Amino acid sequence: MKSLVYGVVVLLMMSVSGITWADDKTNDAPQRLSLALDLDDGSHVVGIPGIESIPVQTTFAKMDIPLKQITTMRIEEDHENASFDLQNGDKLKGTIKMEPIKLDTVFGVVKVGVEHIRKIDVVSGGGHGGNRGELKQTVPGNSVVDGGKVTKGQRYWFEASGLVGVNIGGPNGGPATKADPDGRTISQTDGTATAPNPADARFPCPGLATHSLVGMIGVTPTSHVKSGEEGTDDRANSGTVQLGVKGSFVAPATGRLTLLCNDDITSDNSGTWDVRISW
Ligand SMILES: [Ca+2]
Repeated sequence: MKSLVYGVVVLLMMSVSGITWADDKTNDAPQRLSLALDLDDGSHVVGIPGIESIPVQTTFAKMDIPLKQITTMRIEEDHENASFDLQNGDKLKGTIKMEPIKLDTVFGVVKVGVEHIRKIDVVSGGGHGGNRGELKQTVPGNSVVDGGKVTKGQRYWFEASGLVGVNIGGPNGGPATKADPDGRTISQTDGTATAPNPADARFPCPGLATHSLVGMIGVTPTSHVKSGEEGTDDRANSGTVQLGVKGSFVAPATGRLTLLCNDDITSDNSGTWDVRISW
């Protein structure tokens, strides 16, 4: 399988490197379909398909079955006939005439010929961070902003920059200390940098880095909700994630992601971080 994959990847780099996917700039990560392929040699490959339907000739009709209507497709040993389990419980058998399936996987774009496939499962979600979509947000040190909807189990990548003032009393009436998105604080008097500590219970996200960029799913901390605004409180679908300068996280819950500075007192904060989240 490896040699197949590598060969295909090299070929594809030459031939289809210009392929672009519809960029999704909405705040909500859409429900994407992934295909999980079981191959004859025992390999299991998951990726986002370049097709939307599968052409099938049954005894009674010729049709294109949309992937979103398929649960599982089993390919027989002749690699021409297949049986389909559909989302609505229907079952179909037919002859398939398919080009190799293009899949965008974690190790690149591959094409897999039907002759190698034993079974295909259609699964919803499953973006792998190949930049299907992104969200850019400016996060103020003294408030919260919406970071879009996240889906439990899906991985998201983040990058953030800038410095947020986390107190007052510094030179020229400015902050005494500024923090980067990792929570590393820099003295505005002598430039000394100090690593963050795990936050205690007074902070919005106990256990995560003090003064760092964090995400809260399902709940907006009341200390960060300005008067006249409404926070969210869905503790059944909640969780917290450590964000920072660069990295990734797997969403522990499905819901709105609220971005904020993990500070116990935010009324004396100033400045913003620039944040980019992609999936
Ligand atoms: Ca503060």
